[in-house]
Amino acid sequence: MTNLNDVTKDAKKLANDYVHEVYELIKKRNSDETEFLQATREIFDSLRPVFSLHPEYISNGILERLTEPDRIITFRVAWEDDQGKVHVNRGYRVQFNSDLGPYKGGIRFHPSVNTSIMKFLAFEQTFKNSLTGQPIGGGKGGADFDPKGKSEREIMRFAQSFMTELSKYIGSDVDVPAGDIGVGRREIGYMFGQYNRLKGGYEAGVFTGKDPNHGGSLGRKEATGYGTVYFVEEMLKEKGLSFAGSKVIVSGSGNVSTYAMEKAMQLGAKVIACSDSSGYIYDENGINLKTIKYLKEENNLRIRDYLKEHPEAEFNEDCSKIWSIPCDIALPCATQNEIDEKAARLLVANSVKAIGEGANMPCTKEAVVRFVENEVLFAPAKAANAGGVAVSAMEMSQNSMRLSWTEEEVDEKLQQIMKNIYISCLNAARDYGRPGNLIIGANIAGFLKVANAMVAHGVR
Ligand code: NDP
Ligand code: 2IT
Repeated sequence: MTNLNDVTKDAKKLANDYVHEVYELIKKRNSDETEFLQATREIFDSLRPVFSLHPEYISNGILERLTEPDRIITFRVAWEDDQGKVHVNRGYRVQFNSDLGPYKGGIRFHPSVNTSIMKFLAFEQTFKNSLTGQPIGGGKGGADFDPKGKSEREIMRFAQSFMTELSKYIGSDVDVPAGDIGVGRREIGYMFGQYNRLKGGYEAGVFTGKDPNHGGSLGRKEATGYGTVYFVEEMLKEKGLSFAGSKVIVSGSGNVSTYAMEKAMQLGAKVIACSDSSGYIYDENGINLKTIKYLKEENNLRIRDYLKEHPEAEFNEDCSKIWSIPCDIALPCATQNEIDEKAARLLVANSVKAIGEGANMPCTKEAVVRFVENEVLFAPAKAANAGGVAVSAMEMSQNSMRLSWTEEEVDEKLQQIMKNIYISCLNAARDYGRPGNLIIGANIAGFLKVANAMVAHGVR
């Protein structure tokens, strides 16, 4: 590689013009896709130095190609509720990029699901999957279906109807879905069952996040949350800090959040607050995780019910106020854009030391700027929450080999992958003139692998 210092003014100008032109193009083409534009903007801002050193990415039109998904599939999902009333939702699968492997990414069931959210998630997934070092491309899917208040049978019928259409487009070497918001083991079971029924066989590797009693990997459920904490611990270590003895806030109380709390506690942190979409709880004695699992994982109850067991805790129905509680480490693990500039200011004013993004794009652009300006350690989502998909790829390997690794084996591999991702981000940030900036490092390291594969595979 030529040195960044050797880059001529002309090469810099060419790179800047290229990034600007492509961004204007995608802004015009996707003008109403706020989240997608937010995600692409962040990547574009990071990549300027890459294009000034690698004009071959410009001549190969990498950025134009990488911001237009291979395909977007949308479809009707019709289903009957328990009263026999027919409902229609919209299903999606965005197959973004398959230069590194089959499309891979979760399925989200949430009323907010739309094309912009699906595209931002699939775009981010492409970079995240590249960072894991495993052979997986990027995709995402879902439906604007609200699982809240639905019976078990309604969820089953919805999941089966969704899969009846999606089954035409996926396969263990084509596209491998997993869970995301509103989709856990139960929903995956129904979709996996329906896929196999339609295909008349048993294709273990077509879905990940399956129950370990029937084809899933041990450690997948815990992987995203644990991985986020492993990544943040690496970042803290560099500054002589640690989870041990720290006060931590984790938003959400779903899959990612629960296991981020568990690992943070195992490393000696005190988790003092968590939330769901109807409010947050604050327990200054430290959250009791057994109660959280009982409420959310086992019984689908609301977080405010925590107070029935722990009356000394406080409940506040404004979820966003969770960030006004002073803490050392904040782990947003619920959803996109949950930390805005106002929340970031509060966290900074209360001397937060580190942010770890367990959710996908949980911090707005303005919030990220605030953290970086104030030298708050920042672990960006595509690196920090890659542990989930990394163990998904391990599940694919185990399914192919028709054998199962122990929980310890999976956890050891997960820890190694999170360390490797951390090092790749640090190295890329250093090589491209922004030492210590993990946001830029993650974007560049994730990009380079995909871009090189795209050059190798020719213009398509
Ligand atoms: P879950 O559905 O298991 O949990 C989501 C949690 O966030 C719930 O507590 C939910 O509350 C809360 N929540 C959802 N939407 C909102 C909202 N608009 N405002 C406030 N709270 C909200 O999802 P996951 O834990 O799987 O996913 C959480 C995040 O992590 C998402 O951004 C997802 O994309 C990302 N992620 C997930 C991975 C995985 O392996 N599952 C991997 C990598 C990233 P309630 O109970 O009220 O619905
Ligand atoms: O955002 C994500 O990385 C996920 N929802 C998990 C994807 C996967 O295929 O395990």
